Amino acid sequence: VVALLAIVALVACNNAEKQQAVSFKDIIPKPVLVKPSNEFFTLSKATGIFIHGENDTANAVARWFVAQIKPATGFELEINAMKGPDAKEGIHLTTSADTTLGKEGYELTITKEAINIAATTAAGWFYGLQTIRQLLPAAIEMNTTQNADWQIATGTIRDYPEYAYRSSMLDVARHFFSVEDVKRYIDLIAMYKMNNLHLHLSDDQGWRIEIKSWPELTKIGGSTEVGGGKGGFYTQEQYKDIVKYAQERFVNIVPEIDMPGHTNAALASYKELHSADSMAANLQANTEFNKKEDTAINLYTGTEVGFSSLRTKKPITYKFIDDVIRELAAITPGPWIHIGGDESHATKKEDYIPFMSRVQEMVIAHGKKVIGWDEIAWSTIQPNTTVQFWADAENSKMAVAKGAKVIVSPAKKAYLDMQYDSTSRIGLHWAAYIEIDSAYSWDPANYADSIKRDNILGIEAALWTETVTNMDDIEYLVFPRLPGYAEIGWSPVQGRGWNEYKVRLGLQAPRFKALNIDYYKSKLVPWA
Ligand code: TNX
Repeated sequence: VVALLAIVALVACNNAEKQQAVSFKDIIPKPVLVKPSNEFFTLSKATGIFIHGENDTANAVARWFVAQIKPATGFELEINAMKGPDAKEGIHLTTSADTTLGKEGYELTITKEAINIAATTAAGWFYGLQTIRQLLPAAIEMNTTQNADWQIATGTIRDYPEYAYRSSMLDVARHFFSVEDVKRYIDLIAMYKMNNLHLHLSDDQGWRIEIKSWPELTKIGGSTEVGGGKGGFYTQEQYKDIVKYAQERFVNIVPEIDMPGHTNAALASYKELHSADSMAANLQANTEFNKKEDTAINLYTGTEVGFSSLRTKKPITYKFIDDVIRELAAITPGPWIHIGGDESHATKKEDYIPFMSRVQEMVIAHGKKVIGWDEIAWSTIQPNTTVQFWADAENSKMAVAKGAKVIVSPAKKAYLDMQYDSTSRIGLHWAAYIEIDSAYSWDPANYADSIKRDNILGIEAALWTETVTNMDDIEYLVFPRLPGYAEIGWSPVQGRGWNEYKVRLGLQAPRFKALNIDYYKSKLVPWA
C-alpha cells in the first residue's frame, strides 16, 4: 500500500510539473490549429538540427536558432545536412509541398524523439522555430546559462498568417535611436512574427538617413531632435546593416521620407529648397514659415505639426526628391518606399494633389512600390500603391475605390504613442487612451465600413516618439500592446477574444522579464 501511494504521489507530482510547462495554448500569436499529444521532447546539447537537401536559407535560419538559444542553454547545437528521409532524433527543417501553408506558414510535428518543421519557404521555418522558442520555458530568453529542463510539449501545430503585412513603425526622426536600439526593436517584433519595420526617417525635427548627393541633410538636418538633443543619423552602411539584420529575422524595412509636409529639417539644411529663386516658386499657405524666403529656416525642436512644406512648384524640389529616392531605393531591397503625405496643412490642396501623384511616379521609376498616409488618396493612385489608414476612413475609402490596398493603423486603436490612461508617464492622448484590452479588441476588417478584408494588406502599430527618448520609454509604450497587434495580424479573428488572450498575455511576463523588457503592468492582465 505504501509503495502504491508512493507511485500515485509520484505520478501526481509529474502531472503537476507537466502542467507548468508551456502549453500549445499559451502561444502568441495564437496558432491556427493545435493538437497536443501530452508528452515531451527534451532539448539537450546532443540535439542536432537537420537540414534536408541543399538549402542555404534553411542553414541561415538554423544558425539564427542556434545562436538564439545558446546563452540560456549553454548548448551549441550542431547543424547537419541530411540527404535521405531516414528519421533521426533532433530538429528537422523539411520542405513542404502544401501550398495552403502560404509563404510564411509552417507545420510543426513534435514527438518525444524529433521535431519536424515543414514549410514552403525559409520564413516558415523561422516562424516554426519562433513557436518552438515560445514552447520552451521562459528561461530560454536569459542571456546567462540557466539550469532548466528544456522540455517542449508534443503534438502538431499548423499555422499561417491572416495578413501578409504585419508591422510596427518606429519614428527615429522626433528622437533618434541607435542602430543597437533598432536591432533590439527588430528582435522584439520578429519574436511575435511581425514581418515589416517601417522607419520614419525624416520629419520637421530631424533627417536620419545619409544621402550622399545632399550631405547637409544629415550634417544640419540630423543634428538635433525634439527637446534639442544631439539627434543623429544612419550612414548608408549602418542602414544596410539594419536591413541585413532585419532580413535575417524575416523583417522587411520600409523606409519613409515624409513629404511635402514634415520637412523642416530638409528645408533648414538647404536654403535653395525654399528660397524664391525662380518665378515659379510658390508660397503655399500664408504662414509665417512660408514667408521666409531668402533667409535660412531654423532647425526645429518642438512638437507642432503641419507648418512646413516643400515648394511643390520649384524644379529643384523634384531633383532633390529624385536623388533621395534613388539613393534610398539602392540600399533598400524591399519592395516599398513610404512617401508620407500626412498633415500637409502648409501645402495648398491644389498643389498637394499633383505633387503626390508625381512623387508616386518617381518611386515607381526607381523600381519600388509606394506606401503613403491616407491623405495621398486625393492624388492619382498608381497601380500597387498602398494607403496607410491612420485617421480618415473616407480617405481610405477613396483610395480603395481607386484600386489601392490599405494598411490599417487607426490612431485610436493602433498608435503605440497613445497613453494607456491618464497616469501613463509618457505618451500623448489626442486620439485616445489605449488600454491593453482596447488595443487588442478590434478587427481590421470590421473597423471602418468602407474597408473590407479583401482591401487590407495588413496592420501596423506606429510608435511616434515626441515623448519617447530612450529604449526604456520605447519598451514601456510598446509592451505589452505589441504582442496583441501581432496577433491581430496573424491569427484568424474567429479564434480571438480578450478574456482568453489576457491569460496568454499574462503568461508572457516571465519572458518579458528574462528579456529585460520594461513593460507596463496593466491591472487588466493576470500577470504570471
Ligand atoms: C500624427 S499619424 C502624425 C505624426 C505625429 C503623431 C503623434 C501621422 C501620419 N502624423 O506626425 O507624430 O500624430 O501621435
